[in-house]
Amino acid sequence: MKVSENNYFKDVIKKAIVAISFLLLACIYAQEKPNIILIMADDLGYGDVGFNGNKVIKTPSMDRLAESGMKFTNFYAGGPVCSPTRGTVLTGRHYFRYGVFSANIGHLPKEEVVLPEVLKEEGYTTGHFGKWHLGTLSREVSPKGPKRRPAENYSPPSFHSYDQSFVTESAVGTWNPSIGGRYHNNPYYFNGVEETENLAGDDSRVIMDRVLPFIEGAAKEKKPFLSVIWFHTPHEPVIAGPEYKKMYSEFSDGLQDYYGAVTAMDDQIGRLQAKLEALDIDENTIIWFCSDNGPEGKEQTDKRPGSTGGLRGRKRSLYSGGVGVPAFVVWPNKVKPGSSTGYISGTLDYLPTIMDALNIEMQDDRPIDGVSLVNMLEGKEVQRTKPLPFMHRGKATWIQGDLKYVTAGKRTVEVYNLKNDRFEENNLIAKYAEQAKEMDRHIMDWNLSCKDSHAGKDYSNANFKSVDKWSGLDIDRKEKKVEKAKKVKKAKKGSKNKKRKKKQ
Ligand SMILES: [Ca+2]
Repeated sequence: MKVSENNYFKDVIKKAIVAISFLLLACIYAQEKPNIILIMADDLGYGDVGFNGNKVIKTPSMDRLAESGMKFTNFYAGGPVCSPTRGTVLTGRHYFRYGVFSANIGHLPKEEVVLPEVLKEEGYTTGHFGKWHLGTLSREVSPKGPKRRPAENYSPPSFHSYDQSFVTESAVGTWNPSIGGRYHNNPYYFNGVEETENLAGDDSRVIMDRVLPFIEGAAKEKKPFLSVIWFHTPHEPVIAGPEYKKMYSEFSDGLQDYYGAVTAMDDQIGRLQAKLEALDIDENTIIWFCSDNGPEGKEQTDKRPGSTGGLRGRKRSLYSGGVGVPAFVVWPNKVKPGSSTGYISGTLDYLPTIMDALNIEMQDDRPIDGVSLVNMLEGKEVQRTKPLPFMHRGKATWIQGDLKYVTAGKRTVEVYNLKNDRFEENNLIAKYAEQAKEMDRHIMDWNLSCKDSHAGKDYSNANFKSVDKWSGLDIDRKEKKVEKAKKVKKAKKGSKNKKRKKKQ
């Protein structure tokens, strides 16, 4: 071999060694990124779990997880109904910014930067399992009928950087989910294809049967994963299987179903944790748990037995029983096991917290409504740097420090001190009249910022068309009501004329 050839080969080997070292380092680094699991129940009340003091409903797996991490006693869903909260989980932004104003309307626009998108860029594999509720899953049909405008609101998980998904558009029964009216035009889609196998029995198990292979696959490939699990339980129709009803045989049928379905979901959360331990990845996996809004029903009854734990209001209310939900996080080597916090936080904070913990910068300066909880989770004494905003159907509430401001339209009419008055019984508006006026301005400014976002100002897509009609605090609701009444009258007149013509 000539000297020059010899040098050449030495050089190639050197380069190869450097390349392999880099690859190995990249692999090790990739493995160190924590797996992230976001679990959410549907319409589960603050008081429906053992870790918040429920003495009847058995939730041993959740209780154990809460005990191994941090429990939140002041954690808020982004909104008082399903779809809005789900939007806040994925974006860190209030749902008025992108027009998912309530449940089963609008869709998550592609232009929103979502958690799976951010994490995918960091090498994560991403999966979504259970309820979707952020758009239709078929361009042709929707369980909510043609009024849902399925073509216009088509926005499946695959539009939002999910590698895998096993989802229904909206609620299905919690037992035998593929049977009954709720399943009509509302099938499970597995990666976009209608699923026909393994849909019998408990719905939480049906969902977990798809989650576990996804996690196993990621672990095998040594890839960090994001697994979002949105159970249908205990949203109506809430039905428990015989073995779970039997556990509560001393109670009425309605209670057996509700309690049994929650325990069935808890069992699946236990099954998930056991899998993480078996794969030896539990020490590198973050688990967040919460509910998407308060319990169903105007009051607690045997048919609608969800408990707010005494908090005022239920689902659809901006009082704490409507948006205050059970929550915990398990974060090994970050959060002190067995800890509990009364810090005001919520689903809006998921994205900023996870991005902060992973040192990821937001790709532009669009407004984010949530804040990073990292310092608080690490046990540091910190004040929340932004108020926690709520806006729903012509009302807003605003939590700043210990005070909660409640508006009727544009004006604050109630103020509560959440620290001294957890159940929102003493309206302090007279005491805080001046602050309330100032707060009205802040809330309106924020409302107008949401309006700008809704018009597409945060997006680079110049052709963006807003999702649905703006519905914020600045619109005149009386005028809107009159307009609607006129439309209804006109439509009725039209249908009468049509009938008349038919008769002729
Ligand atoms: Ca819900």
